[in-house]
Amino acid sequence: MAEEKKEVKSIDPATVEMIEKAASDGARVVFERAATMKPCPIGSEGSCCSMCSMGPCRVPLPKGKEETPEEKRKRVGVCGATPETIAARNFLRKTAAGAAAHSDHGRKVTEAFLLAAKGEAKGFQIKDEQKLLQVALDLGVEIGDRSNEEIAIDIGEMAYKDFGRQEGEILFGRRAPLKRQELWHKQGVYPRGVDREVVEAMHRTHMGVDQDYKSLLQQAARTSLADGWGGSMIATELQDIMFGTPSPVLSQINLGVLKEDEVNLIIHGHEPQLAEMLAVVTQDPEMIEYAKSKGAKGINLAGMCCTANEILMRHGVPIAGNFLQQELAIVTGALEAMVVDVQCIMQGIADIAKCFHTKIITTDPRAFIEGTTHIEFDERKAVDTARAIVKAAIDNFPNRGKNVRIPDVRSDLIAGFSHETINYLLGGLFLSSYRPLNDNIINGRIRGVAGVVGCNNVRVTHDDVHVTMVKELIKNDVLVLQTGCSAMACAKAGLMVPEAAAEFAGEGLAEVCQAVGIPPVLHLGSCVDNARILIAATAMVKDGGLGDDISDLPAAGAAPEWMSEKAISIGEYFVASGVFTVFGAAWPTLGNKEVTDFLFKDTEDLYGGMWAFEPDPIKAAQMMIAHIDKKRKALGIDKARERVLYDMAMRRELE
Ligand code: NFS
Repeated sequence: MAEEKKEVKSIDPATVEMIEKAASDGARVVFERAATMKPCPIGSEGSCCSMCSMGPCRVPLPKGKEETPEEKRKRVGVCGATPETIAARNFLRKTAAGAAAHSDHGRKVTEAFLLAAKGEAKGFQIKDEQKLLQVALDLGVEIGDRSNEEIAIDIGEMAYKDFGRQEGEILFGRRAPLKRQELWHKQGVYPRGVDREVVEAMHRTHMGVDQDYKSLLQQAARTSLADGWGGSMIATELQDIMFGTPSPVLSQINLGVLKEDEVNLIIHGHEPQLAEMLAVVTQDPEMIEYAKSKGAKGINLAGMCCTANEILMRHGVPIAGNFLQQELAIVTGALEAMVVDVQCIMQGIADIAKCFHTKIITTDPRAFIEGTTHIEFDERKAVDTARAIVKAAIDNFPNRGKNVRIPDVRSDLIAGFSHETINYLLGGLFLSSYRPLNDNIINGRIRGVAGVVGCNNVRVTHDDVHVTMVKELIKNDVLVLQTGCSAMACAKAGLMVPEAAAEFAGEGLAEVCQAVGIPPVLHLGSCVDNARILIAATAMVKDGGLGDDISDLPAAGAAPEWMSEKAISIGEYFVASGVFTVFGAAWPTLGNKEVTDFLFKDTEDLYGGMWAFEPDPIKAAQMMIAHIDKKRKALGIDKARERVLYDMAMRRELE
């Protein structure tokens, strides 16, 4: 566990202000709970096994002395499970849980997609024809003179079956570079359907099944790939077809987007279906009139966590905050309703809401919270459910108390950088391609590309690790692609506006950003949208000049404040796709040297990518840059950087 910096809880002034208000209001938020609940040192390093009722068995590494082979032989669980088996089993279970979460999201989207295609979900339709046809081509679905709906039904049914594919290979795996697919075959990790891989992961980690750490970690790779190139990619692609592929959009972020004189409604969680409908219903003049009848000036919809990213990317709906700010939005005293679906929703919001008038509304049949209101969302009656929810929020407006304080803190950001948009921005409408990006990497203006993603973690200073790392990367000419709560941290810090290029980026990166008119840090969406990064990386490979596999690219990944099991699955599929990936905050196998060495070193021989753990964001960024430089050298383009001097001709060429 990284050293705790409890003096500074957050670098975000809105967060700091609301933590103080929470303390004076007697609302016990996550920052305070974390101060009294210390992490278990044995569990956090992966040295505790609770897979049967003879334990839990603890097998931590003895501290401060060298262990004899005999002592090591005795340091096993009651069943004889070695510390390696225990650490690898824990790691695989985390991967499986994360893969399951993303993929169950993808499945729910697929169900909604099929309903929309069949005309059974009023309010949902096939919005993005171009992407529909692209995906149809990728999957070999007949286009001919069939209607969009007919094509969509075929795509939806193929995707739906893909989750439960018992044998063979997931559909979107074929999008990966050929060399990568060959490598997956060779390593025996080309996944079947994600349901099968997750079930097998749970089976293998059951007491007394797979007891070889390398075999367990192979299943971790396979399970995670079924997430990244399977469940998550299906979620992203079908969401885009149904709700529109994102394109650049200007919006605002932080608690200061809440409004004193309007009904404030936050949608928090992950799946975009309900959020899409709320975005429509909150604009309905009839609803706005109703809000006025209750004394409000209007209805203000804002997002939180990844649902926020979804509706930000497609509609420019403002974001109230990232993971660690969810309770603080209630603490403002100005929130009429927090509507939640699945994932990353702290149960703590139910208790905090008791100190204020906020209504917590759960909406998903898989996620109830004791002591809250449940209004179930059904895609077949999407408009009606959304209206009922908005009405409940409006009805709660007169109950708002006097204890209201909204921090006057918000930042502008530009989001909406889908793979298609990046392609278009770089190459233009008729020549869409990654060529200009590849060329600028080859000529050294851009040193490489980094994906910085993932959560907030209360054990480190909120947002600080993300922002420090990303600033270090762009200063060194690394173009940064972001998703999740990490993207929100950097947006709050002002890194997602075009002007940030001149202020924070190195000269080469700044030149390119200014010529194209993009920020040096690009927001690609929610955590399932990490699939967009896989697609972007593949597009770079296919465009040529940077090797023939993702592992050849001068690229790296990071989740510097991760906390969720989903982050482990994401990191693992990046590694198994050939990306060097650094995590901060904590590392779940640190108690075992063999397993940790395998993940940090041996994995590179198997997949061309590997894990690393480094809580210090500057050091972590330097590790990523060193990896990027290593790849540049292997490609023979390391010299180009040394020669880059910007004369007028080069500047003109950029424009
Ligand atoms: Ni990702 Fe999104 Fe945030 Fe972490 Fe949670 S909201 S899916 S898991 S905390 S980035």
